[in-house]
Amino acid sequence: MKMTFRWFGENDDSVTLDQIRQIPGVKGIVGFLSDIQAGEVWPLDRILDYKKNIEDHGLELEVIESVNVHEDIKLGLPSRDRYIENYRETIKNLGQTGIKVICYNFMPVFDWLRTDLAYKLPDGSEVLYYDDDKLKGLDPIKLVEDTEKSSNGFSLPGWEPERLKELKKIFDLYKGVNEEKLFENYRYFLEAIMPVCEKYDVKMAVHPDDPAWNVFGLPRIVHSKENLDKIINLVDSAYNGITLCSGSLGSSTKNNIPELIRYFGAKKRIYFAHVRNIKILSEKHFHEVSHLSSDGSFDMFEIMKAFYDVGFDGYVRPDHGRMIWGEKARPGYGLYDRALGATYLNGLWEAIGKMDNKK
Ligand SMILES: [Mn+2]
Repeated sequence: MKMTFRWFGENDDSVTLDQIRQIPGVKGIVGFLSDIQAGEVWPLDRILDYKKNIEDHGLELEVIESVNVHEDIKLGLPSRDRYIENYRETIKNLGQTGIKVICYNFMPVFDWLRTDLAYKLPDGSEVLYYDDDKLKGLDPIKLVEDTEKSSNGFSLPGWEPERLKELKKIFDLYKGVNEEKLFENYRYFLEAIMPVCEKYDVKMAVHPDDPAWNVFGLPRIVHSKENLDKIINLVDSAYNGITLCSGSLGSSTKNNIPELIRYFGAKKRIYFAHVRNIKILSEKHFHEVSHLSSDGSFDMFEIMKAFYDVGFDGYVRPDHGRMIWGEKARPGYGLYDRALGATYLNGLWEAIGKMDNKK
């Protein structure tokens, strides 16, 4: 595996490349041009500048998270063809600069959702928190406003204000889209982009829905073994795969994470891994924690062992961290706890490898 770290660029991140470079074992950046809206082309010169800056700091750039999919593509509107063409152009530009994996999602309207971005744990650290009962009582527009207000002044990935201000209109449009239709629109998108991915050697790795169930009555399809299997077969290509995010998939007690890793890993369709722990309080009610097994509900050793056993050689990154040591950063994306997470995952990996070699 190759350890990476998500970074939002010089103007949109509290963490610097110099800091990331000093985290043991981190080789690469998972990058993003945060000012480019979904549906627009990522210009070649912008990607090259962004990549050069990262390489000048001794790091690699081979993974992008995310190239967001325009809502019209998910909705299957006639205007989708224009946005798909732009997406194809972006894949081509990224491929030409040496990008190997694009992480993206196919979640209607919302990317990830939480009901509290700074829930205080007994040790004083702050984490993201989700309570489905609370969400049910919320107006989605109010949730967007509250989420933006508590983001410490940073844009939140997947929560672009330009898109969300049209929320009401988009909700109306989704009334005609059920899960079956969403799969159909997904297939249309994949069929259009896969030839470009194959030509420019860029793998698409879909990020699961977070949390792993439907929200606000919107259809969501990327949150179970069965559906992930269906997705990788919509177009059966070695460029159509998944981002195995343990925290997102694991929010549903129906998903057994090591089993999913073994299943999709054996098919060689996991290109990118987000590895983190969460604490499940009850059904559809959880909060985030440190990466350590004993702090949450997952056995992180079994998760890393599953990756090891399937010969996973893709990219991995620590996922959301707690806010600790007084850090002020984008919720989930501070330096300290993610660095601890990377170090812990590297430790598990080293131990598993050495145990295996002694057999
Ligand atoms: Mn994730």
